[in-house]
Amino acid sequence: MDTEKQIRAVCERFQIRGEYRSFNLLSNGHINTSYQVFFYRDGELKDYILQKVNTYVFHDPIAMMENISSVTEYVRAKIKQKQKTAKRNVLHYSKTADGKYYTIMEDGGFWRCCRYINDSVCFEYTNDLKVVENAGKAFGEFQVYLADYPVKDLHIVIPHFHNTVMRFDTLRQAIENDFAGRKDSVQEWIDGYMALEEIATRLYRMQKAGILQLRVTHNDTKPSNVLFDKNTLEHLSVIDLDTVMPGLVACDFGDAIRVIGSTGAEDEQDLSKVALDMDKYEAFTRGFVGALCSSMTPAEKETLALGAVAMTVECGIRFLTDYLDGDKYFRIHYPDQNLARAKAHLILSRDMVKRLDEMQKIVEKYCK
Ligand code: GN1
Ligand code: MG
Repeated sequence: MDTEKQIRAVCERFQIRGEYRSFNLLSNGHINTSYQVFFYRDGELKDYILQKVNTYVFHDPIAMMENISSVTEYVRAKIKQKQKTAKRNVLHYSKTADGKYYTIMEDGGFWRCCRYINDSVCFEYTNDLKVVENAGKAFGEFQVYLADYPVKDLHIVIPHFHNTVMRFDTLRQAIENDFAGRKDSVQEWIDGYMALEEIATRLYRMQKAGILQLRVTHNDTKPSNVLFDKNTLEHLSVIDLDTVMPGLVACDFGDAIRVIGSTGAEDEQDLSKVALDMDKYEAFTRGFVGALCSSMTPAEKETLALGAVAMTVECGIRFLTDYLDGDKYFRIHYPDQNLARAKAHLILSRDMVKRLDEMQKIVEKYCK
């Protein structure tokens, strides 16, 4: 079936009213395939986001949708306690005729559909410090809304997702297997990451030792996962809730800094452009820590900057592992993109390690 036919068939399952008009393939995201779909109804165009879930990555997408629907309902109720409507501040998933938030098509494809939030934008990259700060607020507030959500009720969508110790073991396994025959060409980058293993796994080892508590975390806090009002640039809602699971506050903070705090792109090829941007780091910290400060334990506060190192190294070795495996996990748009991502992450990680004390002082400036 061609893509448009497939999309229209999926829309029918979600009972979208009105006249189908067109669709666009959205290019963001390394895992799922997303489309914006337009319908004409009541004299205007309405748009929806349809997503085909990557079941190579998400083995139990039904459990994932259970997490997403219960977390979005919970956040919606919280927001409604403080304002009239939560319409633009939390995602709204569509249901099928049999009341499910997903549909499985004849070819086994797993799809979901949510309403597009009117007049919203997201940014892959921004130099606007207000946007950066508001991204911090969005992820900080998300944790505040979910602070009393029963963490144990969440399904573990991807086991060991931020188990940095295991991520290093997986890298070692990929080096040994060398499926794509690329090991010898990347030895320098392997060595670079191995030298950071101790510092990058410190956070996970603290969790295992019971020093850090598990909360409901987002686990994919890149700035492009926040929607902003296109006129005011205030944050509206966090999106991409696939990996909402029990996790550490430092992982959410750190994963955001990995992307928003870099002076270069995630796969920056000019490595001289890659460093930690302290202005953006401070802006994000102000937003995130400002929203969360009073609900963090001392140990959580003390490990935020360390979380940035842990998440940058961890994501970097995941890219490197995938490169060694032959690019099976992350979508790539050119042949060596996973290697480019891994290189940029190593350079950024080293810069963070150098500035760790300075980074932590900025956390303390906004959260005494
Ligand atoms: C993946 O596809 P996307 O952009 O939502 C990945 C994240 C990584 C991110 C790196 C389920 O997220 O963990 O941090 O790429 N998601 C999964 O950009 O593995
Ligand atoms: Mg994601």
